[in-house]
Parts: sequence; structure tokens; C-alpha cells
Amino acid sequence: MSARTTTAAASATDRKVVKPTPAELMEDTGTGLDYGTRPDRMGGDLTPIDRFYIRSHAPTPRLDAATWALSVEGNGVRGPIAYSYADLWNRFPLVSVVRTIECGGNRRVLFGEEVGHKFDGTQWGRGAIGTAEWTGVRLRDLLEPAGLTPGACEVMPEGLDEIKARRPVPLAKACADDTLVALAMNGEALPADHGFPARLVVSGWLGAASIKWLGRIEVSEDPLWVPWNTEDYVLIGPDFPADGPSRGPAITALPVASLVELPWPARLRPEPQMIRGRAFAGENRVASVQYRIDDGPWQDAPIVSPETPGAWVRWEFRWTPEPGEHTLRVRATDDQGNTQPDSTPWNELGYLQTSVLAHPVRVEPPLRTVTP
Ligand SMILES: Nc1nc2c(c(=O)[nH]1)N[C@H]1C(S)=C(S)[C@@H](COP(=O)(O)O)O[C@H]1N2
Ligand SMILES: [Mo]
Repeated sequence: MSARTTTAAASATDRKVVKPTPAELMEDTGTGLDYGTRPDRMGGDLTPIDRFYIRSHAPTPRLDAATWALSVEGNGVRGPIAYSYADLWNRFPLVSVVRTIECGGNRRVLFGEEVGHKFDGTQWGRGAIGTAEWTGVRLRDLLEPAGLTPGACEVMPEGLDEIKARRPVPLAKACADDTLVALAMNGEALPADHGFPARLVVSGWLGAASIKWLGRIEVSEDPLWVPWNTEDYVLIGPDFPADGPSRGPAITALPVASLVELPWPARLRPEPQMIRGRAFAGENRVASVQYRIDDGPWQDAPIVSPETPGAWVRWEFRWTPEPGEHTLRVRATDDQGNTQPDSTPWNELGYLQTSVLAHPVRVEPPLRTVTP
């Protein structure tokens, strides 16, 4: 074996994630674990698996579906129960839903630029969001055979990765129609980086609730406190009072935000073109999207995709930009009347950036036509 092949083989096994993460499709945040989707390569209504963002706190575990099992246990069920991979595929109705997953830390770098601070944590631009068709079994169908006790109130999935990621969800959310134990993503068995053999999909909530590589589900009659609802994925700051053992309120449903499908800064030609983007409002519906160029008026950017609860919408508008430097602003409004604000409330860990972004756009001078 040549020295070169040895190095290639070594670096291949040292990789912490499994799928390729080419720079044409994904933004490397530098942790080796976390890759965002390039905003100008988001694909169609669904994000293709080859570019779906990855957010993992530890290397992707390689799990064998043949020996894997998922247990349901805790003082909130009458007796523990365990399912094999085949049980999940064969014993329960399979459900498919299109849902968006977004990391609570998405846009952290832009939040930092807004407030003049460098937040700790994964240095996300705008790409920690993606939408897939998830196929699997309703979580409530898996809880029911274990016999929920009348006092059961919290359901805590646990991952089989090195950190045993855990994040409780209240029973009502756990039993929602669209809270799934997903086995497939966009019609393929779940890829290793996205939680094979099975992950939770908690519609409209921060990505951290959608635990990957499920191994165990605890049902509890008591509130559960774990790092992901006491010190991480909580809002810490003067606007956010501490909550029992937690340093601040735990993030649940995500607030409305939007994305322009252009690089940052964008470079455009001075010709008629369609500007496209997405908006997502967590558990709410996106009601409208508006855009503004420089100091011009706010105008409607029509929504052009089907509206699916818990999934992003796509919007677009036509623009013939003049050469020079421009600022493009977009603001989405949800069906509860919430509009993206002008500034994001300060919180120590830089979560939930939703303020209107000033997207820099440089428009090239027109091409000179060469006359003979
Ligand atoms: N077991 C486990 N589940 C996890 C995580 C993790 O590190 N370990 N990361 C969470 C976070 S913070 C997010 S944003 C989503 C990302 O899902 P994705 O990598 O499929 O995009 O997974 C969540 N589930
Ligand atoms: Mo996340």
C-alpha cells in the first residue's frame, strides 16, 4: 500500500460523520461534526440527503439494525417493552410526513454580528435547517403497548451516541399525530448521520428534540432535568427567568424566520431574475413574506409552494437590479401575527436568531457587448 493510500484510508476512518460533505453543497463549521446546507443549494421542497445539514455532538455511531432494539420504560408505563427494527417496520401503521428540522443555533454567527459578540457554540450561518419526508411509526403507537400510567407526563428519548443525547418532551407533544419515530428519510432508510436505525421527529420544535440513534425512551411521572433542558438549548439572559433547576426557559417551538437562497454576500447580474427563498414558523403556519430593497417599500413575495404544517414554504419575487451595492431584507409573518423583529433578544448561547437580516447584494455592471 502506498503512503498516499494509507493517509487517505486513515483520514477516511478518522472522519466523525459518514456521508461526504462537499463544499459545493455544504458549509463546514469547523467542528468535524456539524455541516450546514449551502443556502444557494437548498434543492426543491425537500432537501436532498446529500446536503441535509448535520448537527451531532459526538461522532456518528455505526449501529447494526439486526441487533438494535428500542426500549420503552420508566415509572410512567406499567411495564417495560422492547421493539426490534423489524417490529417497527411491520407491527405498526407507517406514516409519512414532510417536516422541517432546524437547529436552535441556526444563524448564530449573524446574531453575533448583530450584537457585536462572538457566541460560543457551533458557528452556524444560515444552513442549519432542512426539510425531508420522514417515514416511520407514531411515537404514541409505541408507548401505548407499554401501558401509560395516569400520572405519565414526560417522554424522554435517549440516543445511542457517545453522549447519550436526551431531551424530554411533554406527553401531549410526544403523542401528537406528527411526532414520529422515523425509519426513513426522503424514501431511503435513514442515513447513518441522520439517526439510523431510528430517530425522533418532533414537528416544529428545535432540532435538539429530534433525538437521533434512538435506543431508549423513558416515560416519567416526574419532570425530568437533563443538560439539554437546563444548560443547553435554554434561553439565558435578562429577559429570561431561570426555571427551577434550569438556567432559563427550555426552547420548544421555533419562531418564524426566513432565508434568501443566495450566498452571503450575493453577487447578481443586472438583469431580470427570480429571487427565491424559504420561510419557516415552527408549529405555526407562514402567513406571508415581504421583501424590501434598500430603502424601498416592503412588498409581497408570494408563497409558491404547497403549505404543509410544520414545513417551510418557498417564496419568490422578480427583480431587475441596478448595478451597485444593495441590501435585501425579507420578513415573514406567521398565522398568529408574529413578524420577524428588527432585533433578537439577547441570550447567552446565541439561540433563536430571527431578526430581519440585511443581506448584502453586489450587482455587477452590465456585460459590454462587443461590436465588430
Ligand atoms: N442522539 C443525538 N440526537 C441528536 C443530536 C445529537 O447530537 N445526538 N443533535 C440534535 C440537534 S442539536 C439537531 S439540530 C438535530 C440535527 O439533525 P440532523 O443532523 O439530522 O440534521 O439532531 C438532534 N438530535
Ligand atoms: Mo441543534
